[in-house]
Amino acid sequence: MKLYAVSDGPPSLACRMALKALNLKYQLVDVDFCKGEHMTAEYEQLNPQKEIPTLEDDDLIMGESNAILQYLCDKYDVNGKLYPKEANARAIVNHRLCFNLAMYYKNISEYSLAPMFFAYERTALGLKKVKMSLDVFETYLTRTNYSYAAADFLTIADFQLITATMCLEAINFPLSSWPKIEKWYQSFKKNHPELWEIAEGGLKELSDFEKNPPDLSHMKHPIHPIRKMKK
Ligand SMILES: N[C@@H](CCC(=O)N[C@@H](CS)C(=O)NCC(=O)O)C(=O)O
Repeated sequence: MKLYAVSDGPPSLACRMALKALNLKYQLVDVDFCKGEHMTAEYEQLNPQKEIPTLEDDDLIMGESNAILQYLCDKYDVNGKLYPKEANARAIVNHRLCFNLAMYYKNISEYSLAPMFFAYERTALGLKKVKMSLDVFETYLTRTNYSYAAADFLTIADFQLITATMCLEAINFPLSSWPKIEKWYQSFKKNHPELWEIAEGGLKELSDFEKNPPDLSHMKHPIHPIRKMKK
């Protein structure tokens, strides 16, 4: 099994957490986003969306980290440790994965990551969307009173939501107004150091990029506007 992953990409880090938690052997293939390695014709063969990560397991080759997490568990997590088999419990995990993809990570990454790498601004509207997303997640944690994102145990939903939240730490965005999220995030770090270690590598890289934005002017066929570097 191979995972094509970018070392600071939240969806890639979430997949690596699942592979680690399931104790699966795999080859980690580093895809350098800043060099545009995901934009090549070779990579496009693997993932026509030209996004990272991509999983290759025998004949199965696919992107979309939620689908990767669900597949890994369906195939290798026979007891449903990280992805419960019972319909209602599974529905909550699926819901949180969708919430992350469509709202939480979407809004957080647009605000925190996109301006780090490309010629995008951090706007008042972007900030409003981040705060709205945090409010929603805080509400879910409050209403369920679960100790984890989707259950009273660790699930694949935590991997996505933790790595998304990590982007806010990378830009020193305080979580103090969202105490349930703050507690859940800090508890994950404390209780799962071997998994947090994976996210921490990405956090360090992103924190460095926040201080010293990368020069991507050499990137071939970028889909985003490239920032002009100050001389
Ligand atoms: N929905 C995809 C999104 C993955 C994603 O956003 N990957 C980023 C890197 S962290 C990417 O490849 N972006 C391509 C680009 O912006 O050109 C997933 O969950 O796998």
